[in-house]
Amino acid sequence: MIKRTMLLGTMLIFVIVTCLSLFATVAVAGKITLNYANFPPAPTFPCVQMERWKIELEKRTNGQVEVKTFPGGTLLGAKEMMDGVIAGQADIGNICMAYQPGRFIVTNATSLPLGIPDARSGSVALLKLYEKYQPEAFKDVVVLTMFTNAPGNIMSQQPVRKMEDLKGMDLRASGDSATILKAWGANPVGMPMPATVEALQKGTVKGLFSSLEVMKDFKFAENCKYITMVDAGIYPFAVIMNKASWAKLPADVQQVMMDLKEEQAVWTGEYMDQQIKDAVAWSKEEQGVEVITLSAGEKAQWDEKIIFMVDDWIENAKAKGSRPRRSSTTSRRSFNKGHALTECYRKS
Ligand code: 3IO
Repeated sequence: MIKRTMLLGTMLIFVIVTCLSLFATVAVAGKITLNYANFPPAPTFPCVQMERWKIELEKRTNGQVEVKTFPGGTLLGAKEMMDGVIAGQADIGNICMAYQPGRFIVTNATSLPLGIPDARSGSVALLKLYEKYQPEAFKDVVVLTMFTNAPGNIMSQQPVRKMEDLKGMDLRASGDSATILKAWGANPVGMPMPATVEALQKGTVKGLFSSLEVMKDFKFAENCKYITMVDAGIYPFAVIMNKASWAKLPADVQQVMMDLKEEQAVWTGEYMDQQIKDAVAWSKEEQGVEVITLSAGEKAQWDEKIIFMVDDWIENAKAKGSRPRRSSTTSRRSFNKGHALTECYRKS
């Protein structure tokens, strides 16, 4: 009797194990794995949004797709991201457009001094700008989402209370934010954000110009005890996918990704805006950081110094013959007048 029960038990276990392994084989065979490369460290906002996207995608495709994330430049670094994804070294990658000046002219327009108030508005405006003009710069990839950080402020070791205080100060910035710093008299030093940690420690730079969540996410508040509020300079980002990897995806997975595009832009913008509030509070309360606000008169002078950038951008875009890939006469006309930017931003 005991023998029979044991035999039955063993058989039952065998049947269960066989079923399970068969099921697993089927599940694995149907599974799509995608590699997603990112350049900054895992706790920073570009990587937090990556993890959020991964979770949402895996959930909405019922586990059909698995996304393997590579933060901290472990698969591709900041400057090799675009070409690396085009070449298929990663299926998906996150680029910061400012790191390759001249490559993303149309979408880099969001980094001009246009008065974009926060990351949510910036992210929506950037995505709309991209969708409307379908710039050539992205013709070799599929865009999965875009977002921006919030307007930049000065984080420094010495207080900056008026423009003269900036004179010759070595501050880290890239792209249009470097142009802005220069116009104010500082000495911009170009490098991707992750390199700033060492540059600050070594003293190569005396501060930086970017969105304030980095005070906490990179612990810059331990090194920079002053913030000057200038609210200028935004960095546009794009999440891009290799075209061949995209073409291999089933249509329903592609659809899930497209449905996530704008939602992800908004989510990231809102996340960033909240992180900034937290980081400023933490910097003041826990790190003794002083937040300097410019008087209205002083701020007007700072703004005045950088408005030339918008005209320069329009001239440059015309000279380079930037044209929307999908164009109508009206959109081209408004594009050439430079109205398109403020138009996109106002509607957001
Ligand atoms: C940024 C880049 C990587 C991680 C966190 C970040 N917060 C703001 C930026 C913008 C940027 O790329 C830059 O260079 O200031």
